[in-house]
Amino acid sequence: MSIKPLIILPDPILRQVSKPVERVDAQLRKFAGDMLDTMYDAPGIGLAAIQVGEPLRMLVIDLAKEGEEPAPQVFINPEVLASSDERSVYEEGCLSIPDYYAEVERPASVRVKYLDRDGKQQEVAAEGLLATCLQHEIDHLNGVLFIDHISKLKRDMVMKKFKKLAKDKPPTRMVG
Ligand code: GNR
Ligand code: NI
Repeated sequence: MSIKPLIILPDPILRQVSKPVERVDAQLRKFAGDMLDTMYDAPGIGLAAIQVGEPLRMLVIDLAKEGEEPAPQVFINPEVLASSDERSVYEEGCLSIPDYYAEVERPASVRVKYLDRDGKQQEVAAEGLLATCLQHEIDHLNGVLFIDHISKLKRDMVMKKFKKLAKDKPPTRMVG
């Protein structure tokens, strides 16, 4: 069990395009466990590997509500096969953009192909919060953030705020 520090806006690491996972082995499963620990600690309902600084195409999600049994899910090398024309709007947040929330419109349902934690090919037809969360996380694998889907005026406001915060309080991984 290990909780990893989160990468926060405006760190350019968040804009990296992540690379496919080549091998689903014990080491990768351990990393997936660390991602889940980090997500539960935050707490959040999803986490992409790049948010802990690993440019790998994998993400974890747990949509279980408080008091329910945990339902951790690991998606490796996910690909959106199809998106609905129907859209839905959710208020989104991001662990890499703390305390900022905005409504985002996305396809209401998506079909996603991925490898599970055993390296087995899977497909899921997702709707509702799972569809939104999968799209939010898959965006991260491509260096895209939910603020890229809101108005430029709002995005510029958020960027300005987080640039100022970073200047006042540099990230701990900076030395000196
Ligand atoms: O914890 C999270 N909540 C959330 C709410 C609505 C839409 C997407 C999300 S994902 C977010 C965690 C996160 O930043 N994942 O990348
Ligand atoms: Ni996010």
